[in-house]
Amino acid sequence: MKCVDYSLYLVLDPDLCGGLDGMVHTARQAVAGGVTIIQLRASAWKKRRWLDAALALKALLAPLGVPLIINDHVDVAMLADADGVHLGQADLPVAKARCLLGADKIVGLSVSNAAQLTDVDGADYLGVGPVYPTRTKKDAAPVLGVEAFSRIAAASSLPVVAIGGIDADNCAPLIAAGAHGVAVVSAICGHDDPRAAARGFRRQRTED
Ligand code: TZP
Repeated sequence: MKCVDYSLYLVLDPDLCGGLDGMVHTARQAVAGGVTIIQLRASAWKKRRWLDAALALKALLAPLGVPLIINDHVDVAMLADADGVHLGQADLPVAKARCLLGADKIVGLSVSNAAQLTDVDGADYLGVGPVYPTRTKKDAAPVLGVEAFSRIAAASSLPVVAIGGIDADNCAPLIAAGAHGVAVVSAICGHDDPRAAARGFRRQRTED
């Protein structure tokens, strides 16, 4: 198993951050506040902008030792020498992404129900959710809640990262339920002070 710190996983959204410059600013501040891994997710963007953003984020994050994960696009991840990809159920199969990326890169997979656990071979971690109602992903699967999340976490031998509607005030039950980390979009991207927002999560964990 790779040694990756998933504890505070920021998913960057260009709309909430204010474009590429806003994403770079948010990423820098959020890492200063304790974010441990960052994903680029810009669903509405064309591929050229993805690549520009991936290169800019890689230049920021590599010297800080913070992994950069690219949502969906294996080609962008390869061109930017990102640390890995995060795949949805309708994206390339994990094994095909692994063929292209090699053994050392991180491959994450979204799981939104227990049935999907039967097909996770080769993934390094699972993103499980939405655990709470979210306004960020319009086509999100039904909300799991903490109990169903806990059952999925217990049934998986992979690290699980909870996602969906998570903020500093509701993350503790997910950690208690077996989450290796929490992934957040709006709780940090939509915040005036991303560093303070990230610190709020870290404070919760140290109070566990
Ligand atoms: N996948 C499941 S929920 C979600 C994604 C990408 C969005 C989470 O956004 P937020 O703002 O943290 O609820």
